[in-house]
Amino acid sequence: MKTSVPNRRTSLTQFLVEQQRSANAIQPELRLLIEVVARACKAIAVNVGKGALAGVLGSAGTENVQGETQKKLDVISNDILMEANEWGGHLAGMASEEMETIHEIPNRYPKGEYLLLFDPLDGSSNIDVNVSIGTIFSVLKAPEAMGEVTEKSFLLAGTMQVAAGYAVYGPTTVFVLTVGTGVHCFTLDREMGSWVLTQSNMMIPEETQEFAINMSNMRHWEPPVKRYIDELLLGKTGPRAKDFNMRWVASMVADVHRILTRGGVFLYPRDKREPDKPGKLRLMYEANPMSFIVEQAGGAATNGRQRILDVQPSQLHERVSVILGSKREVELVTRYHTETA
Ligand code: P6P
Repeated sequence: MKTSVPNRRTSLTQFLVEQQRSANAIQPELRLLIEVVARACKAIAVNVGKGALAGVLGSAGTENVQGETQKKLDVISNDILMEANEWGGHLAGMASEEMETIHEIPNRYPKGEYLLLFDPLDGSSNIDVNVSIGTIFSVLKAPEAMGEVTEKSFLLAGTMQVAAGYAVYGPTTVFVLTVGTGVHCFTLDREMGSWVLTQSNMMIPEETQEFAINMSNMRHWEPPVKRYIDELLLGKTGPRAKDFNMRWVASMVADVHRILTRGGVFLYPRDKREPDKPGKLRLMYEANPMSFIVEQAGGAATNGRQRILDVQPSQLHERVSVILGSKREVELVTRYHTETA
């Protein structure tokens, strides 16, 4: 019998139950973890949405481990994710861009087998100017027979992720997720307060005419990046024989979501401003989750020289060069790097 519910919609909960039951893609505790993170993203969305009305804009007057000034919403978002996740019994530990050391689960709570890493509010420079920002998260399984959780427990390559996702707090609020069975997008029904599946198996076109990079850094780039961007700028008159368009939101979540939606290539390469740093973006809770998502959507992600997911981390907050998106473009930029090498 047909249900009377108009345009039957799939909730995040139903999707996850189906992933657990039919696809056998996830365990019950991972399902719980994802639901808790998704619920925390709803709470962050509410705080982001209040903005000046709740006095949550502007600086918190503190610095994070990266030496960056923390915004009030950075701290609020980090606290929301920490408080939501520490009591459920699904985690062995947490790590955040906003915290220098890992967060161990307090002894008063049971511990689980998963490690959660996150950038609680990515794109903070856009908070006060009302441009889309978001949350990025990555889930690893804690190493077997690990004993006490230490920073070393988290230093696993991106290929070891069991789930990754992000939320974008924009004109609509979306939650994009992969558990290794494709990439799926949920839109927040703000009246019901529920995540509704709005796109399954998102795929990134292999070809594109759109690139994303902060052009103001051009004089600092390495030759392969300069060569690649110069060719795009020549458009029809150059070796690419077609014109390209440029976008740069300065919120990775927004740029990556656009690429997932209509293709494109995103670059944040290492440059000469800080030659001792391999890039600006962080491997464990920005590049790895986004690379897992991009690859699951048929795209590619490298640091110019190797697949990002293969990078073996040596520090929790280490940085990495990021080139990700439409496969053909990522392959070309990477080839230019290997040719130069
Ligand atoms: P820039 C935001 O601070 C972020 O970490 C990413 O979300 C974004 O892609 C990048 O930095 C923007 O950096 O140097 O253009 O401000």
